[in-house]
Amino acid sequence: MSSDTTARGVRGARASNWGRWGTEDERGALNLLSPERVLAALGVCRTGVVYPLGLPVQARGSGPVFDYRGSPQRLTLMNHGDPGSFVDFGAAPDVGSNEDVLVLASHTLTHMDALSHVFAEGTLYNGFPVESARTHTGAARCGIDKVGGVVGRAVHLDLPGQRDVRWLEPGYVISADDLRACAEQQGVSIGAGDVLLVRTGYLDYWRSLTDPTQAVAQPGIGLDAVELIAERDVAAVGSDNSAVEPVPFDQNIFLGVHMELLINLGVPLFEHLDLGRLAADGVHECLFVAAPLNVPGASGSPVNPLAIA
Ligand code: UVW
Repeated sequence: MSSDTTARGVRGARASNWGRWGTEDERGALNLLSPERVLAALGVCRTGVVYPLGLPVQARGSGPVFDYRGSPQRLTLMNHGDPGSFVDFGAAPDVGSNEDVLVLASHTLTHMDALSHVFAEGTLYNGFPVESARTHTGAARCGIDKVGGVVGRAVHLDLPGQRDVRWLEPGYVISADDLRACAEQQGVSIGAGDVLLVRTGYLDYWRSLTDPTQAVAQPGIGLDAVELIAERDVAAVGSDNSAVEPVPFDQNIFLGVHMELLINLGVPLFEHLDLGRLAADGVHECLFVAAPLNVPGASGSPVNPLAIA
């Protein structure tokens, strides 16, 4: 961590990376993913099995969607119902194409939160003013376009697997000790520059309900887990729940873990990761590869990360 770990940040930051990679830095803890670390991460692959972690992008049935974001839509733009669409381009009338329009909120289903996603006390990560994000142009600072790619060693902590339950109780606050105990039992250690994947089982719980709109409370990592994440110098955090953190929020601080990770530490988040297959196969260490859409100024992006065991 930075030697100056507490002086800057919002809400009395538990730890801070402001200034650590320079006053103009917009990538935060992703700076930890150096070429050397990426090469080292390639070495953790053992089986070559590829696990896509993204949920299906569809209107219903994939995972929880907040009302204000609306359901994602795949709308047909062109198909065989438009014969001869390309005759002006010299195509035979029986040759055409199937094409779609995708309509979805940037923070729906499986997605990545950019460091510009959450603000408090008038600032984003590294002290960039909240006014740097405008309605029309988006985030001039810390947008998802600043991410590039995320490639690193992932540590996957399967908490329900460790406890031999299908999911953690809705609302359960995962502590640093919980993470340590799970890592020990699953034979992995969380190291500098790792992508930390925390499985809570929430998606399985959501799928088990006849009325998933009732699945409001969610398990997730609490504020003291943030201290472990800072201490171990984690590059990014992902989980299978909606917000990485629990709902209701730990200590009733609205988006408290978001504020600590995104604003103070510059650690980006991956949400609604489908970690079930990794858990079923007992994969606790793997290569993690993700790239958000390169949308200048966006606060987040749908992703379909890959875990390679
Ligand atoms: C909020 O929690 C507001 O957004 P996200 O789920 O994208 O982190």
